[in-house]
Amino acid sequence: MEQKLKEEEKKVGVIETWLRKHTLLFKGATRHPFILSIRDGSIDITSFKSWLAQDYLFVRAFVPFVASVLIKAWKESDESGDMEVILGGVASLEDEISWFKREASKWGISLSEVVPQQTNKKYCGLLESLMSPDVEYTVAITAFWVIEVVYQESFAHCIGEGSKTPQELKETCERWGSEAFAKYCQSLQNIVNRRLQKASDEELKKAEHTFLNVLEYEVDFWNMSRGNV
Ligand code: HMH
Repeated sequence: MEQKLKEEEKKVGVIETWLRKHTLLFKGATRHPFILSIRDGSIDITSFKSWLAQDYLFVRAFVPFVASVLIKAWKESDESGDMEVILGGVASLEDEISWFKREASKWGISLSEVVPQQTNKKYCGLLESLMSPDVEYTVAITAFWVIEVVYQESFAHCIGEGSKTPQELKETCERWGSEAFAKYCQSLQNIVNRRLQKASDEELKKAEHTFLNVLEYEVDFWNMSRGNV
C-alpha cells in the first residue's frame, strides 16, 4: 500500500501531492489578509511601506542564497539546463534591487535607515542555514522555488479578474504576478519535480520539511508587514 502510494506520487509529481496535502498552509501564505487587502483596495499604506522596506532587506539576503543554489547546481545537478534557469534568477535580482530603490524613493523611504525586524532576521537566518554545503541541491532548490512561487501566486491574485488594487500598487503586483514571472516559477518547479522524483526518502522528507518551513516564514513575513508581530 505504502509502495503504491509512492508510485502514484511520482506520476502526478511530488509538488502536486504536497500542495494537496498542505492546501491550508499554502493558502495561508498566498491568500494572506495583507494580499487580500491589496486586492480589495483596503490596504493601509503604512503596512505596504513597511513590507517594501523589510522586503528590500530580505531580497539582499536572498541574492547570496540564490548564488549558493547556483553553486550546488554546478556541483550536483544531473541536467546542465538548471544552471541557466538559476542564473536567470540571479540576473533578475539585480533589476529587482534597483526597482526596490526606485520604489522606496517614490514612497519617501530611506532604505539605508531601515532596521530589520525580528521576523525578517529569522527568515534571513533560514536562508543562511540553507546556504550550508551540507544542504543538498534538491532541498535548496525546493526552498528557492517555494519562496518565488508564494510571491507569484500572491501578487497574481492582486491583478486577477475583479481586483480593485490601487493604481500606485499595480507595478509591484506586476513584478511578481506577471506571466513572465509565472513561467520562471514553472521552470523552477520542473527542476524541483525532476529532482524529487529521483530523491531518496530521506531527502524527500527534508525537502518537504523545508517547503513547510518556508511557507510558515512567508505567513510570518506578511503578518510582520501588517504590524502583527
Ligand atoms: C519574503 N518572499 C519574500 N520576499 C520576496 N521578495 C520573495 C519571497 C520573492 O522573491
